[in-house]
Amino acid sequence: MNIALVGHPLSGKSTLFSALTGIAAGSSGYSEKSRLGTVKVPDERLDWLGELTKAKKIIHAGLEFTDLPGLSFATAGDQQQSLKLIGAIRQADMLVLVLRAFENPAVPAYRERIDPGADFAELSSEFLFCDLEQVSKRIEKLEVQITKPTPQREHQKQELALLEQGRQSLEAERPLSEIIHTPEQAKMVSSFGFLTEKPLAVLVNVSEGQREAPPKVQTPEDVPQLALCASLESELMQLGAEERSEFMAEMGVETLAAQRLVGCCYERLGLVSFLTYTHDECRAWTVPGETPAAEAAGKIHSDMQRGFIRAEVVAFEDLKAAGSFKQAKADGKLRLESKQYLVQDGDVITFRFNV
Ligand SMILES: Nc1nc2c(ncn2[C@@H]2O[C@H](COP(=O)(O)OP(=O)(O)OP(=O)(O)O)[C@@H](O)[C@H]2O)c(=O)[nH]1
Ligand SMILES: [Mg+2]
Repeated sequence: MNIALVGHPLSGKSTLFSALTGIAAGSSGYSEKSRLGTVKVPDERLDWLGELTKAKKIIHAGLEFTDLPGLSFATAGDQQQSLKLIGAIRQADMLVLVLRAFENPAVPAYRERIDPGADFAELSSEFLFCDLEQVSKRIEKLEVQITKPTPQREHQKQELALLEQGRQSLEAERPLSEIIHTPEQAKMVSSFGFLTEKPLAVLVNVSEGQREAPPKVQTPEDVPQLALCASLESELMQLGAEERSEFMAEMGVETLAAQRLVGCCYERLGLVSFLTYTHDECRAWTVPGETPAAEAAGKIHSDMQRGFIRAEVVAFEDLKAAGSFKQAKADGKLRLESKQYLVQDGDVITFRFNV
């Protein structure tokens, strides 16, 4: 899973990236390089399990974020640069749109406005436009291809029908996500990386003083929205644990940005975590919801998937209530599950396998 931080120039993407990953922002200002970083997924359950099993090591799950240069459509030159960037954005599984609301006279404002709503509208319409162009090109190609009697012809006809529906949707300024309903349809278009098919979240980057009453951006219902002050959060990230909690209390920050954003992405992407333990380490793993146990095992090692025998599962809450694995077993809470079992969030799993 890769989540891209996308927005206009100087909206605070790199500052947010530092706040999430702890990787220093480097020099501020227009940056041309993308950066990749992993954000630790906070999980109190893992800490509890670590204590119970006296694990030497605790390894959190990670979510990968990409910090991208700003997208500008203000001049023809900028637009060309931005279109190149779109290619990189198409690779992401989810987009977090970073919109500037903070006032800072030292930082030039995109199009000389500080208006997160207008920025959201501009990005959305550019995304629609980029997808429309790509869909139209593909339709043109398919129209020629289906005139030839090839073995792929049936499939091409289906794709054409779907993309024609897509084009209508885009022309009506509706995202492609609205016409993609089945896994087959999703598969048909997955190689294009359409922007308007991707899950979105909006992050309004506010000034310290705006945190109490952050401006709200008009977004579609399925787009979650967070407001935070990226510069404050990145300062917090630089501190040691003790100093950080003192400063957080002082500044009235209850939950760190990383935790809020990771939670929001988990929910939007439908991800769940399962936990594993050995006498050495406790570890959390991320999988999409509805992942069968054998596939989840494959996330740890391909041998585990290949030689899968069974999964020994206890739900974290049951384990916690029982207080020990032994008691959980006595309570009948330890289950033996097969390959097809769908892993639930918070499952504590030991995979049995044989290769
Ligand atoms: N006051 C204030 N300044 C901020 C905030 N977030 C970012 N800045 C400042 O805005 C400037 C730009 O921030 P960056 O994080 O580099 O912005 P960016 O979106 O990565 O910029 P590009 O990569 O060039 O598009 C920096 O000088 C930051 O210190 C904020 O929440 N409040
Ligand atoms: Mg940047």
